[in-house]
Amino acid sequence: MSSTAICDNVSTSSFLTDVLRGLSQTEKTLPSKYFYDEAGSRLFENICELEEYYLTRTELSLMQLHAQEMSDAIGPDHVVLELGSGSSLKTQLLLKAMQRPAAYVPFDISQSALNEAVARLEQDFPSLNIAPVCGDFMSEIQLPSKLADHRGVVTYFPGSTIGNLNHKNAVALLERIRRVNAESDLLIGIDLEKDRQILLDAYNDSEGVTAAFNLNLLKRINNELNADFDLNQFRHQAVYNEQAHRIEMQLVSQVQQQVTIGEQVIEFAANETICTEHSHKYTIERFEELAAEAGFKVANSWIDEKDWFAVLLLTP
Ligand code: AVJ
Repeated sequence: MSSTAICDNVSTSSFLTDVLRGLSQTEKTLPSKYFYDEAGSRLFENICELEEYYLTRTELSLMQLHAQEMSDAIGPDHVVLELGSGSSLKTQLLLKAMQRPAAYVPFDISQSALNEAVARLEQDFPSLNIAPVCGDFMSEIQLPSKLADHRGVVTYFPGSTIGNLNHKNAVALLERIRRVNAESDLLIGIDLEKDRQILLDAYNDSEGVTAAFNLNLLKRINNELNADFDLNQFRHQAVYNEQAHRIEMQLVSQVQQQVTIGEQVIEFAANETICTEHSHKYTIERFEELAAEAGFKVANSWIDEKDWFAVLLLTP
């Protein structure tokens, strides 16, 4: 088993359990959280630089234009807790704009991503108290004990990562964020519904980076769980599910085949799919309803001129 990919707070044996559970269903699935090993995190950074992947650059421009206003709405002396602190550009803009941030707590499932984020931020913010936490936000989220009772806390959750969760799990995650701290605000990035071709292009890029990102999940299963997926016999595909308002990423078995994972044999029919990721697209109204179910109100919103992406400030 690889030692650096997933941190100590995340049980490594649950990777095997989750993979076997997902592949034993009639509609095969794999949890998207396992995309982000070292190679996967690097591929995701490459995705963020693609012309077709408008999400990152649109959200970044919102931060460039409005971080000061966001900071003013949040207030001084806050602990900034960031969930899934992959890349740090947006974070840097927020931290620069924050008035006297009490601490920055990057929270990530990947130890390597966390180490890199900390190293980069230490350079640019030498006097900032950085207190990283390695963990899975699908379980209870806790601040380091020294910061647990701090008065102002803002959780920063950019990238529309919430879109990977179904409705029930998204509400449950927002509830966990609320439980971090009694006065915890949430600054969250969400991807908005738009022309389907723009969405499809963003997840079927012409350079094949998203395909490599998707297939890397099988490579990771091979490496860490003693499996024998033949990567040439699977292909990447992303479709838009209009009713469910989401992009669905799949790996398609090109032929009828058997794959062994540890002791288990999994059968694939020709053209059978594994669903590897849902990426929900929202309207402001639909997201507002979702947030309300978790007890959050929308206090502020920042949206680009094309209405492609929104950053919302939610308060209890
Ligand atoms: C990081 C989860 C927001 O759903 O757009 C990018 C991941 N998947 N391309 C997304 C992703 C395929 C991304 N999130």
